[in-house]
Amino acid sequence: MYQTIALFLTVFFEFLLALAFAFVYGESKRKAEYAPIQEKGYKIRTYWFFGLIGVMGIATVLTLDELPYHGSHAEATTTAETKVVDVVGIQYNWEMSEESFKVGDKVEFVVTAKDVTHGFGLYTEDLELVAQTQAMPEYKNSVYFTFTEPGTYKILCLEYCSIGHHVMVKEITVQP
Ligand SMILES: [Cu+2]
Repeated sequence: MYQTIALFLTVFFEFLLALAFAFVYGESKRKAEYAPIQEKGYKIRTYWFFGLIGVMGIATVLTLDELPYHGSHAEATTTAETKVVDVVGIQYNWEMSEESFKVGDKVEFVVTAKDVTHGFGLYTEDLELVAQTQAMPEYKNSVYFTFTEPGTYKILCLEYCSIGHHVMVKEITVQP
């Protein structure tokens, strides 16, 4: 879903940008005194500057509260109920010690790679990225995730790892 929104927003803003270019090109043929235009431009620039500071200030205040992001610290402890799943990235597949889960499962993915560096990215059915870590040869990185929704999740490679990178997809199922 996010991909579709991003696509439409990109096209929309590209269209706006094209309009701006067309406007500038059209205006470039017109002759006028420079001083009043400059004064007007400076005024717009000032409004724009304080407007941006206002918007960014509000956005900062509203979002700063969420740090540190949801559960990233609270979940980083292994308890008796944590399922440990070994994940190995290899051109072009994900080898996993376990591939199906149940809602409520708290999983520690212990991620490594056999050949080159890969990126472990866990996505929901709507392709929303919910967990990720680097998959590196000779290193083990742990990432924790608790499944709260059933469905078919996908693991995609997030690090370009040569020609077959895009087929490096694994589906895992989460039962209700
Ligand atoms: Cu890869």
